[in-house]
Amino acid sequence: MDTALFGNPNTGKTSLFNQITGAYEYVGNWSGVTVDKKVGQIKDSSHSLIDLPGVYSLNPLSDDERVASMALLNEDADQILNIVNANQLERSLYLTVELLETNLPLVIVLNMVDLANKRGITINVERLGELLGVKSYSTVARKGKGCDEIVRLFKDEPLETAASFKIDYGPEIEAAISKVLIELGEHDNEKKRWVAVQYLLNNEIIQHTLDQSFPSLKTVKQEIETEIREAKGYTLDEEIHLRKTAFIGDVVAQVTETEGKRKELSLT
Ligand code: GDP
Ligand code: MG
Ligand code: K
Repeated sequence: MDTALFGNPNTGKTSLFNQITGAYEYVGNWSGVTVDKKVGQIKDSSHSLIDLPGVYSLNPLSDDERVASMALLNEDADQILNIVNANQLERSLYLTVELLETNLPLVIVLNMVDLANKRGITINVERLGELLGVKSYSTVARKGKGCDEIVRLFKDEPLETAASFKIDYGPEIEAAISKVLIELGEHDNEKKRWVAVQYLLNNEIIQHTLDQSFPSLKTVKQEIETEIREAKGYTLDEEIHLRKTAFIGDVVAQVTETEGKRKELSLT
């Protein structure tokens, strides 16, 4: 089993990687780009952990993001360890929901909880997991706190598959996704929704791959874009982005408790 470690830059990816992998690891390069590829073996298990470059989304603008997207497309990993920054929860979860759309087994590691706590922010990690349909754990990777529990997760073979995750993008976008799915037919059935959403978001890696195998897709997308622009006055990717951030905002509000707010409330 290969697990890919995904997360924003500076969230403690390297710290977590070092805490949960053993002595053996190798470093190479991702094909075609000068981005390091580091692979380690998770302690006491036969699972490999692939350290991916830190990214904020899967829509590639840089070599780092290209590597992250390609890794998913090429099925370099069967499952995902997603490190989330408790101190920047809202921003971190953007990548999380994109990863969840692949429907690969995924576990959330909420890191930097010490920094969040210092700012008076408490995050309900169980509730976060419930809302996203995955297991969720908190760590302070710099100190190794909570890391043994992450190692233990890999003891019993594969991670649990996430309960099918779905953001409702609203009738227009959902219709657009359906149209793309019809064009794709039986292609890549498990990750199809992720592929369709990323295609509509102009993810260049996905577009490049799909346009070669499905030449009619481009025309379908242009038609959808024109329809949506004329009917709604916004672009496809803007609307998808807005729906994602609204979903995330709702999740963050449900799992976050701020000390300041608690004080404010008790005053009134
Ligand atoms: P990466 O860029 O995602 O690989 O993150 P690093 O592992 O290099 O960590 C970035 C910085 O954050 C380093 O100075 C770490 O020591 C620190 N760090 C990592 N995890 C934690 C944590 O849970 N709490 C705190 N306070 N610092 C952390
Ligand atoms: Mg690093
Ligand atoms: K190591």
